[in-house]
Amino acid sequence: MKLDRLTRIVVALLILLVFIVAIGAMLFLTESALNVWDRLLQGPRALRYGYVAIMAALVATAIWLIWRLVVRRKIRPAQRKTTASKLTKADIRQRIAEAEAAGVDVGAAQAELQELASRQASGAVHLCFFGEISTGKSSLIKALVPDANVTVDVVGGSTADIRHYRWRNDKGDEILLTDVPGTAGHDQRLDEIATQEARRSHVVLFVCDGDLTRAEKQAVESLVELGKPLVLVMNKADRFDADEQAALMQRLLEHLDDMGSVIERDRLVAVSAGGEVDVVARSADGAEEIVRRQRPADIGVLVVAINRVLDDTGGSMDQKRDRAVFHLAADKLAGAEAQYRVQRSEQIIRSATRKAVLGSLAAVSPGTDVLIQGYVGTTMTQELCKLYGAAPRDLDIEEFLNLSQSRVGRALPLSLAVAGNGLKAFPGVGTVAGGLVHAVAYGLIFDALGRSLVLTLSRHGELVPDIASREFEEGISEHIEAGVRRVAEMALDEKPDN
Ligand SMILES: Nc1nc2c(ncn2[C@@H]2O[C@H](COP(=O)(O)OP(=O)(O)OP(=O)(O)O)[C@@H](O)[C@H]2O)c(=O)[nH]1
Ligand SMILES: [Mg+2]
Repeated sequence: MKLDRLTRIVVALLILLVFIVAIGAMLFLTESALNVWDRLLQGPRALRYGYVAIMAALVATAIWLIWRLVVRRKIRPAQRKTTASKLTKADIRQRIAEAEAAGVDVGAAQAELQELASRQASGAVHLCFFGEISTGKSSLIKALVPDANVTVDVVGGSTADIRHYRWRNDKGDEILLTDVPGTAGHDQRLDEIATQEARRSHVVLFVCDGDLTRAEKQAVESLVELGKPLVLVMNKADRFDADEQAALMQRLLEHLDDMGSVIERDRLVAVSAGGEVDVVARSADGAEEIVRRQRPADIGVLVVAINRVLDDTGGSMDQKRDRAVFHLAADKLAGAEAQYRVQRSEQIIRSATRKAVLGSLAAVSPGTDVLIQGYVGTTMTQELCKLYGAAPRDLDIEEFLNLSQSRVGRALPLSLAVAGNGLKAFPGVGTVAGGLVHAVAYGLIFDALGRSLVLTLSRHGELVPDIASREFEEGISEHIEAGVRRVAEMALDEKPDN
């Protein structure tokens, strides 16, 4: 940088001046502070202490105000998850109570706790047979409890609900074998039903009938992550010869090792539930008939593995199960909260949009064009932030609305065009009055602002003004197009001469 001589002299003089002023101020401040201090020392003690206390309070207040102004506060709902592994009954109860007070439907979460209480009261151990469709879960249960009326079918998806079968091992423990729908079928909801039941059980018997698929491996991993004691059961071993079976078991052991040996190697067994097979039987007179036969079962190692896992986990089994159910209840609560937020945000956005439309319809003079910085925009932003657990400073809200307002200018022509077109689509509206088009256009902008804010808040969990307003700008045309019918209907409802 080249400065001419005169400028340099001026700058030098300025620097000198600043230093002289700073030194002077410093001297002055020190002198007055020492003066005051001397006088305080001579005065009564109470005055001294009182003076110091007031000074300290003033400094603390100043720091607090600066903190509030500069540091962004946020309550991140997602942060709760980090402590989830230590989730206790009291925690989940408190969360449910809070959510209920906020208007969330807590029925599903509460039902989980009730189901847990009744299982605790019965004292039975729940073993859940879990796995992809047609791996032979029902057949395994039938092999363990031959008298039970278990549905087995060649066609996958034969089990569509949850069934419990009473079984006593040699020790006489009260055990319930749970049959659940197979996963990876057509109906995603069945996967959900099965997974939830697995989470409610004490032990999961994960049934496969060959090498683990990627999805199966993921399912095993997530059950182990939830702290579920697990036995990996390779069923239909009769379909493989000794060499094939050995190779397969080796592959499965490698999978267990890949998972960091969280499942011990003796938790893997190969069995044959038997299942049923249709054979053609020829009678003496030569007539042929198809008869259903039971293949012989070979499940001795499974019974041993079950007894071992029950022995190993014995003491901590209930505690682990309870914790898994608390997590399940917490997940259900989180789902209900998310649903509540969607519904409530819709109401908030609708109400703000309606006010914008009404305001615009009622405006007598053109030029009341301050769109979103006013009361309606502020209230909508505050309410949406609160709903998503973000607690922005007032300044952030103001900054966000300012930035968004400046971006609206470019979107207004589009909004007007879309509004005009949208209104024409309504039968009987005929020639559309300018005021109505304006009202719809303004409503559309509020609608877009609200929807974009919801996306931003659910993505980031907080309101960062520049990010939020940028995301608003990026999505505005899409939101305007998507909202036109809704907002036009609203405006036609509100139109005074309607
Ligand atoms: N070869 C052979 N077939 C078996 C064995 N166990 C079961 N099967 C057959 O596998 C098919 C599926 O058996 P199911 O017991 O219905 O399987 P599932 O896992 O309960 O099936 P879904 O309830 O549909 O998920 C049936 O045709 C059984 O006969 C076995 O050990 N060996
Ligand atoms: Mg079944």
